[in-house]
Amino acid sequence: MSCPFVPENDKNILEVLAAYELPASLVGAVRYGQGHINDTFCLLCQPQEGDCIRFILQGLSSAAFPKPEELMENFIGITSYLREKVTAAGGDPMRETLSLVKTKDGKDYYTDTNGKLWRLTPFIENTDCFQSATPELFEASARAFGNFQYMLQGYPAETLHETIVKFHDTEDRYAKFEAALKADKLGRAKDIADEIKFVTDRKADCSVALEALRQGKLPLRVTHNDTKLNNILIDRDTHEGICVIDLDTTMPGLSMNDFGDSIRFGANHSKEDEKDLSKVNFDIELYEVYVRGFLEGAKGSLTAAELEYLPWGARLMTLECGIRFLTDYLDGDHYFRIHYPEQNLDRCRTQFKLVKDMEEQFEAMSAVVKKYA
Ligand code: ADP
Ligand code: GN1
Ligand code: MG
Repeated sequence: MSCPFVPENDKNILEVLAAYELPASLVGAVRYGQGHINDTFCLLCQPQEGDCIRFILQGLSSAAFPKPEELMENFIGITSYLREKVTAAGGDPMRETLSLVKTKDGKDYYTDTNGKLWRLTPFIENTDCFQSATPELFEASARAFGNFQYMLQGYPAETLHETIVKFHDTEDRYAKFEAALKADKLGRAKDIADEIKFVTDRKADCSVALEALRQGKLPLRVTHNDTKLNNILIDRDTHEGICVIDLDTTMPGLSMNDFGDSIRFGANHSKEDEKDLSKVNFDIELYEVYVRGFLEGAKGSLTAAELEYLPWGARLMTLECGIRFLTDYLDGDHYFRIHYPEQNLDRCRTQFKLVKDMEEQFEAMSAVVKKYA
């Protein structure tokens, strides 16, 4: 298949496109969204009459996902389950969960000649995907993530594959950081003493959630594990979070982590890679609206201990993410997509500034949870 609208650098997707029977002529394929992991393209197909039909084509990152077939098994299981739940509740399953377009030979995905796995999903129209939000939209995203966890309560967790082993094992993230520091492949450690100290000073914190899990205080649930604001589509008419996307890390996990990762990304007014740290501040008001929305969406399903640990979830997901950015920086930036050389270091610094803010306001964060619990 040839298509003059596919950018020169991305001609490899022509092989993938040939595997699919698109409903109208393809007039373009552009890189899309702000995800750090997968290769995401928006495809535009123009029928003889009417509007363009859009699709999202995604190539899974081999660096992040070593067993993509298992990941797709999870994806199919979860989306089928959600489709039934949404239908039973009188919703629209084509808008409220992701679905797959089959290949010409009836498969759910295509593996290219380099071994990279690709999937095609209909673009969910009349939605927005935000990098930052008003309090109202942030609360809507919280309801949707809380509800996502609630809807998956009955899902047979034991059938899910662990798509990234030890994904939110903060102790293991710490160990990987130490290993990257020791190896110091690019000689970068000498210039980042403050960041290194920030992490080593918080080694004990890395055990807080895992210790509670080991002691049986916290239950394992089916969780999303990557609850960034841009992993939710907001309906343009209702302004509700209509569809939770990016299901690649949905697997057994802790509710505090889903809560915490949303706070990490959304309860501030700066970009994840903001260089001017004076602009990076944890916003407890945004935190409060998220608490309210998340608990509303979870419909009373969280235990007292889970509620108690929510503020820790925010601190730990932010610390862990900062550690991951720093580790990738030390390793030579192989995991998170970067657009300039020091981006992972900038990302790490914003996370550490947010952790510091949360540490200072920790009592107030706990009080907010008590107010809505
Ligand atoms: P990554 O793992 O790289 O973050 P995502 O699955 O989150 O990949 O997709 C990247 C972006 O593509 C999303 O933030 C969203 O903007 C957009 N997107 C993904 N799937 C859809 C869809 N079905 N409909 C509309 N937009 C989508
Ligand atoms: C990645 O895929 P994306 O961009 O939604 C990462 C998350 C990080 C996040 C930091 C599979 O999320 O764990 O928290 O970047 N996803 C994976 O922005 O590693
Ligand atoms: Mg994403």
